[in-house]
Amino acid sequence: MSAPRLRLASVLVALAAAVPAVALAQPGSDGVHRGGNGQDPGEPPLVAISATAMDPSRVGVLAGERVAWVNASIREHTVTSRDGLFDSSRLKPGRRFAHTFTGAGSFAYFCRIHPNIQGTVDVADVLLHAHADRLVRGDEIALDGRTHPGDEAVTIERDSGGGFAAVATVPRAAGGSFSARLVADASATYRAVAGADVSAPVRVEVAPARRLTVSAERGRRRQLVRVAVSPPLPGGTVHLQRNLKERFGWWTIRRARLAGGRTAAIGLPRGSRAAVRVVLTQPDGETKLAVSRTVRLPG
Ligand SMILES: [Cu+2]
Repeated sequence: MSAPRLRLASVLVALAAAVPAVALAQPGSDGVHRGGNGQDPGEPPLVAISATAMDPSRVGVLAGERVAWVNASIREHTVTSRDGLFDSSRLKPGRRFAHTFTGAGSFAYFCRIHPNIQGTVDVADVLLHAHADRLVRGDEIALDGRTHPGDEAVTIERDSGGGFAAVATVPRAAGGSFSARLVADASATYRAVAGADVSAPVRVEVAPARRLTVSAERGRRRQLVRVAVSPPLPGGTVHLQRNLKERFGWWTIRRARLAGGRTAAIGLPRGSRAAVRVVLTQPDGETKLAVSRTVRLPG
């Protein structure tokens, strides 16, 4: 391993040590799309069987680990392998069933009583999960994974079109978990390599910039400026600005927090046909991310 690679690795390790507690404590609660198998690879999963679905319907475990199911509905269900590997028989409400998966592969199962209730267990020797699968250039890519315990470091590889190449080397914690923080610069596929074992690929899409779409419409009493942001920015703020000649530029006249990180609707009194624009900022309300085109209010 070359010296520059070692330096990069130690920076990443320092970053990883600083952030993962936050990232792991709030899986998916930030409103961002979840990547990989949609599950934190921190511990073996528990699947809840609801009245209509397996939740989550797809889980990943390491070879040799157990998956448990609990009947969380008021109907009876079964957990039945499509390959004849396991069958829970009828589970009464509140009852559990567990199965240990020994070999790698993708294992489909269903409920014999309600065959449309189904799920999949992905079994691998390395699990890799991206906390978001849609980012914007400059965002942090948070990759977390788990593999069998061991001393060897885990290599994170990336393919942005020309084949996989190593981008980071991170240590394996005592339980086999690992984590890497990278900077998003382009869409790419990531995988983790631990000794002879390789994770399934995880795709992370990176947009060059956030797009702001603005339209204005006239209601009976007010006029409404609608804003849409893509990809979403949880906690983001939009500032509606008007060009005020007497104040030599654009001034914020209204501000709003994005609903779900995606949209905002800002009401204004009828009458004005002013030119307005929208500025998107980080949740701090200061850091500017994008400026919309100018829109004429309908009056
Ligand atoms: Cu069922």
